[in-house]
Amino acid sequence: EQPSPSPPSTCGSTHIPDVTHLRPGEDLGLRCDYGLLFGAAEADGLFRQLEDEVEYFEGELTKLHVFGKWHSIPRKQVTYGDPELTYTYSGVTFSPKPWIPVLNRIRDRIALHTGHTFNFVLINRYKDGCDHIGEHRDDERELVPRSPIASVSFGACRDFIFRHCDSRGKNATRHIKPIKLQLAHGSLLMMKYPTNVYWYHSLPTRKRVLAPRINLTFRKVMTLAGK
Ligand SMILES: O=C(O)CCC(=O)C(=O)O
Repeated sequence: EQPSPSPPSTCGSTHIPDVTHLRPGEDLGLRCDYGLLFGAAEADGLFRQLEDEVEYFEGELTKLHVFGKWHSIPRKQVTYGDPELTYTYSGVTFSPKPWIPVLNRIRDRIALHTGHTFNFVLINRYKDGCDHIGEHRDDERELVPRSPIASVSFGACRDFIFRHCDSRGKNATRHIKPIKLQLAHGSLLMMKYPTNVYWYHSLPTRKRVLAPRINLTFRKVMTLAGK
């Protein structure tokens, strides 16, 4: 069977190539690699372990600040990482919980596979297709300049959409087609510089998805010394 030449777009496909380099024809600053990091059996085990061992934020940390109002986030969230680091997202500053073995195992596998090390992870849990994340870019000020973000997914396959900053909403200045991926169980999406400068990303609602999904974005956050 020949590897698919186009970006992987079906979780149901029998063949997902090891790595797909996502590069639209014109250079629009999208630099991403996508592929499976874990086989199905290992991914199943990791998913179960994450379900048992990850403790999500509660209370105030489950709200976010958008256009002057506080809203409950439409998913569960938590951060783990090296002590002393903080990360601000939509008006909320998160302090990470200390690393646990299952997260270190995933982090080590990414390092082995990509050569990149990470000191922080943001975990999002979507209980079903009603849970989602709106269009955003990841806050560059807190990330080590030009560092990549490694996004690992487990559980239900979900659509993930990149939209170029010049083609958003009523004030769009260009017509650039959004790029839609389906992030499969056990997959890794490496988002490399300058993707996060030019492209917003989102995980829209998908009412027909009934199963949960866990996404982990491993990041290199600046230490106090670097800020
Ligand atoms: O769940 C996902 O795939 C996206 C998560 C995300 O957008 C983020 O962590 O910034």
